[in-house]
Amino acid sequence: MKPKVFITRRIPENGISLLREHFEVEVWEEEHEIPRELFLEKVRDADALVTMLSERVDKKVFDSAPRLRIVANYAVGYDNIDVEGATKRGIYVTNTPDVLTNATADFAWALLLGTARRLVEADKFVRSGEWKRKGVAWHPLMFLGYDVCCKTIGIVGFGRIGQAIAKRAKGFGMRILYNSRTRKPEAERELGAEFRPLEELLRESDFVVLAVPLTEESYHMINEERLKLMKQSAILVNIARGKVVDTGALVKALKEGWIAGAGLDVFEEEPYYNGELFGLKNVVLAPHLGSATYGAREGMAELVAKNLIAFKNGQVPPTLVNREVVKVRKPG
Ligand code: 8YV
Repeated sequence: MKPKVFITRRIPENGISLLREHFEVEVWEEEHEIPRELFLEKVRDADALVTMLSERVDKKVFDSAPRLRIVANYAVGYDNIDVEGATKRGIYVTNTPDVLTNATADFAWALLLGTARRLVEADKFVRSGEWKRKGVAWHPLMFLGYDVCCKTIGIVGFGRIGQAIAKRAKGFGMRILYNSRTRKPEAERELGAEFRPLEELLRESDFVVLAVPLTEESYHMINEERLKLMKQSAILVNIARGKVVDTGALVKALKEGWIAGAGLDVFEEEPYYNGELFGLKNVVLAPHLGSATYGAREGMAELVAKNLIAFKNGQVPPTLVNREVVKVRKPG
């Protein structure tokens, strides 16, 4: 009998069909998230799980899933999973790095450029008929935005995605500053990126892009005090996790002009609905789309499948997050 995998959302077919060769696959097909109680029920007989950021994988899930051996997160971030708890129980946790790096870095740039050049405001202006109603065909001071080329970008979190954002910044002739827990000498050499303590990076940058994982350290890393350090002409871009930024402080900063604008793909609470950011013109908002390209999503589906299949075949999954688990229990 094949082991059972439960998948909490529809993922691209390439991943599902690979999995079907080795597992009995059940997919939650609905558009909306699986209700928590039902999720707890579905995991009862699951040997493997494919989850996303929409599901909290915690003690309660582990307690409900006595057969569970591996959780493959369909995301590079895994702050939705109690990894320590999983390790203790000998449950493997995997993620999907690399395959989404370029897509996410591109999207950071889409937000950066879109916010700097007021693209969404401009689109609304045309589409709403306002352009015609105003009776002004063109005006030299219409929708002025901020220069991007040759300015300073400060990247907070300089892992794969942070560095991919920096590579693109090179093409824009920018000075690149970065902050991360450890220095990255190779990236400094290759990209000409300069390390800065966070406070200095915030003071010097025209664009601050957040690409850090959510941890206890990075929770509300961008708070009122730090927003006050930024230039009044600066733009903040967040493609990391909403909780890295104190939203209340950000709203204040945007309303009171401490900074010029923000491009946000992530929010403290998702879905973000009818919050104060809705009333602000100097923000561009997206519903967590960083890795939402055909290519990245298929790559993620394939990697999820490869992790589960490797595990089933007694091999260490290629993108295992909790390496210590191997000591607790052998794969397979
Ligand atoms: C995912 C993400 O698309 O990979 C991550 O960490 O935030 C996104 O790429 C999304 O979270 C789905 O799980």
